Amino acid sequence: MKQTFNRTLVTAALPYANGGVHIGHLAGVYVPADIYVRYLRLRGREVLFICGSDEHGVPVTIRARKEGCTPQEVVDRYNHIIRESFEGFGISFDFFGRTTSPTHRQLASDFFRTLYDKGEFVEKESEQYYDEEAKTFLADRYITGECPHCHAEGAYGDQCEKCGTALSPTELINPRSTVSGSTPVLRKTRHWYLPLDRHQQWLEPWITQDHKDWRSNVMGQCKSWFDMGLQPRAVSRDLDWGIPVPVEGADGKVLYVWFDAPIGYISNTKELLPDSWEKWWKSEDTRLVHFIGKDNIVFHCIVFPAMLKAEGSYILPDNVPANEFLNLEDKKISTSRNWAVWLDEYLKDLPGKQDVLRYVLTANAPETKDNNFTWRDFQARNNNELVAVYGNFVNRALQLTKKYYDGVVPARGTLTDFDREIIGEFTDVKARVEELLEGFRFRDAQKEAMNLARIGNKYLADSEPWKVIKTDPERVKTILNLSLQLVANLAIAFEPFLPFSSEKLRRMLAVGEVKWDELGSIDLLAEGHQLGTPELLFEKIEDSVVEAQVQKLLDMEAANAEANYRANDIKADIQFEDFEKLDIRVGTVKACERVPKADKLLKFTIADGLDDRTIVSGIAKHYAPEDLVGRQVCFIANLPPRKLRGIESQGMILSAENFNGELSVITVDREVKPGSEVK
Ligand code: B3M
Ligand code: ZN
Repeated sequence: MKQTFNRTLVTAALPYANGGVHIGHLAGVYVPADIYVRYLRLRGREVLFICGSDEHGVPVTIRARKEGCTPQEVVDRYNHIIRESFEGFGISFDFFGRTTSPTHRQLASDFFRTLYDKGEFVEKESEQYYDEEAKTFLADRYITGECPHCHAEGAYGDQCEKCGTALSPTELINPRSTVSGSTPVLRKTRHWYLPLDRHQQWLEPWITQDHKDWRSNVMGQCKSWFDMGLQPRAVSRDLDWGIPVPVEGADGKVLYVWFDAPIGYISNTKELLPDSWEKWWKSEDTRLVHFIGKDNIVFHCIVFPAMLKAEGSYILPDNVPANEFLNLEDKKISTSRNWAVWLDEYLKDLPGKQDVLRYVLTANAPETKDNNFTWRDFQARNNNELVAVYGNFVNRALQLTKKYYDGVVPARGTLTDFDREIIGEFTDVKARVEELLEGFRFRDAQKEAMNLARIGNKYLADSEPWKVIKTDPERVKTILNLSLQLVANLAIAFEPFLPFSSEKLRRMLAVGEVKWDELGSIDLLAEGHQLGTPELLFEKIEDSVVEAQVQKLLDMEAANAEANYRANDIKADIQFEDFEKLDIRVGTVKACERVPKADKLLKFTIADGLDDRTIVSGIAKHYAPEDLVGRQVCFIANLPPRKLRGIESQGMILSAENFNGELSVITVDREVKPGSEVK
């Protein structure tokens, strides 16, 4: 039986308050959620849009430690920045709260206690790393060491960023605590687990049979979790930042951030509507929809529903439209490398252009697969679509009306077959956009809206009012009346997508609020209605603007690499004897040439005091071979020989690596005899 819903509760993932928000967040979650909500409101549906910042968890404590301040100071600052960024882009939350609010702490704590009292948790003891110097258990992210797979230094307890392998802290070779620098020890600790294995029985059919309409990327992830078999998940942590576990004898333990964060959707609703929040969470006729990014799928489709079901009085999500990821200039967006377009910076650098970004992010929305944002594409979509199609049509219709009729909507005469054809085309658009929006296909929906503007341009181009005015002025009245009706339709169709431009357009048309149901009508503007002053709806973006943005990205990345060089990254201590094992010598370069078909490699012939030695080195991008001939370099003389591109390399030439990856060979200050030892 199909359920009937009377209201829709839309949530957007709660961003961590340990940093700002960037275009990846906007594209993945907030723009699509906002489009959906604006559309529902425009249709006059009862809807609530809830968000807030996620202020607990390890990421916040890491940021605090880095900045030398308290976690509370971190979340206060970022809650503010995030809120302003979203406001700047017109993300129309009904409420944007925080998970450090008293309402939230109470609700999350009670939620835990209810599950605890109902026997919905299992308690287990496990061994976890403990820092004896700092007297604290260590979250996975606080432990670094050598990756057991690629042997890179500095891998984290949960993941090696070099090779991407997911790790558990005990797999690290030579683990070290980043809190004190000491070697952590394993200690027993007790935690509460949500036994997801017990929930699989109902979760699996609930998703795979009752929610066949969920996006295939979402369904795919859920199925693979089911196939692996759900496992109990710990819902508490040994940490001093979070909501205390409300159970006797749980000192020093807090709720796991992923336990309290989704409850934030509920507590934020309660904060906004203290008296009527339950209607949104506990009545079967409320439709709950979670907008999230793909890395949050398991928590929203499996963990949170299991929590809600275990509690017993809440509704479950009806859909979880998760997006894939957005790349930036062909590279993964990365906060740690500072490879991102930050929303607060965009608002400062490109004021008044919020809708351009909204448009481009929706046009490239990573709905079914990862997608890419480039500044060139941003410019092209602005210039070729927003300016040349939408803006151009609006401008022509308004300017002609101003010129011929002083900006007064002219009367419509008899319609021609061509007029009727055009009207038919744009009335169809309404049904198509609706169907796409209801199905969370925002990218295609926006394309259909843009299609309305294309129809308008075609209508003007084919009916040529600027020529007809000389022969048949009456006919021009009809053409412009219809064109203006189309313009008014555009203001409605684009309202969910480009709210700033729709508002501007409504001002130029001198019309107030609009309704979605009026879309497709040719009687939106009455004959004799005085229009406002026409302005350009969009402006062309010059090359220099996007070039500056690309340069800014490169500069930020380089500056960040430099800042990240900290004493922290020095490798673990060694003994003097370890150093003595290295045989480093000085040699004179007798010959140097490129290695065919290997663009990074140079082949050296080096006088090492005894003989000639061949060494292959990966510095071809940084030196022309001829520049190195005659120079003295340092090399490790006692490494086992290695074959590179079929050439046996007998050692390793030392060079220094700059933050930006540039290599510079190590040479000697005064000429020495080849074979001299470096010590
Ligand atoms: N803060 C993770 C993230 O920002 C997390 C989402 C919580 S939603 C309840 O990706
Ligand atoms: Zn690795």
